[in-house]
Amino acid sequence: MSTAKITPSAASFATSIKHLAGIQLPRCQSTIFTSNSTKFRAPRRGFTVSMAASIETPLEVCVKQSITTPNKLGDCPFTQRVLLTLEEKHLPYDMKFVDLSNKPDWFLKISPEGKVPLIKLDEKWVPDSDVISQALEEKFPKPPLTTPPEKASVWVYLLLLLTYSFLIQNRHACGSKIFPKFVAFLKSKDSGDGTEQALLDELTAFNDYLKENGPFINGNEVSAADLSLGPKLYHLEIALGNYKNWSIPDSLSYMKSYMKSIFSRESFINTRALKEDVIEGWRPKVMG
Ligand SMILES: N[C@@H](CCC(=O)N[C@@H](CS)C(=O)NCC(=O)O)C(=O)O
Repeated sequence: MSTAKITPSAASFATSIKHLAGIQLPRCQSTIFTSNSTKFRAPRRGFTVSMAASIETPLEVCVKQSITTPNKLGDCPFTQRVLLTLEEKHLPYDMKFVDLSNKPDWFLKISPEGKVPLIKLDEKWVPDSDVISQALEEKFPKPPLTTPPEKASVWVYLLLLLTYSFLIQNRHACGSKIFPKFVAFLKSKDSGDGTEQALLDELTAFNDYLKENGPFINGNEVSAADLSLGPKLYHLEIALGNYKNWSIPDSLSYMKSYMKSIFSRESFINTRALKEDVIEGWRPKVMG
């Protein structure tokens, strides 16, 4: 079984300081944590130990193995969502690569459905990215990924929660239809069947939402909803570009900047699939 141990990135540590303190770091201060900085580069291991104080042993996660490159992470958007959550919460993790075309016995024993992602929490293997994200939020609440703006006091937050629970629920559902519409268009063999327009309608609605509420789904800070949608948009961009020579229209500028800012996060760069894996991963669906 091949594994890879990962510690959280220094740049996402800077984000966490903002979350924890509820303040905006001055630009010059935050840059000392970027990985490009040679002058002030932080000792990564030291950071990991002090920031991830609540957890000393890396969390074990079963992930899809690359189908194109040995010992690399594969192209599962649900797995990336879980890894993104771990990265954004500065939790160290240990990836166990699973060959989904030839599932090993040890994996089938812990995953009756034979699916990744799977994470070990409190000595139990937990499946499903929805369940895992929720469990991580409950077990490691800081930095929060599901709460509305942190500047609101607890009481204002509770009041807002009661008053706008409908709105908040809608925010979390936001963009959720993009993935099925993308898959329908990708698989479509008939250019006049309306699947392209259906995807465009969904993307336009999301673009309008971001214009009013962005830059992220929850406003100024990235949240669990973005970590779920980001990997799916990454697949959309690569697969539709490759198989249909299609890209998101420039007129959807909020959507485009949203993707750019999610894709350029260090957490995303650390956990994204190889482009060739995304292309190969979708091939059977496109050809089928
Ligand atoms: N609802 C699950 C979906 C997980 C899923 O479908 N994973 C795929 C890989 S992306 C898988 O393991 N498929 C099993 C297989 O290919 O045999 C989640 O959110 O975690």
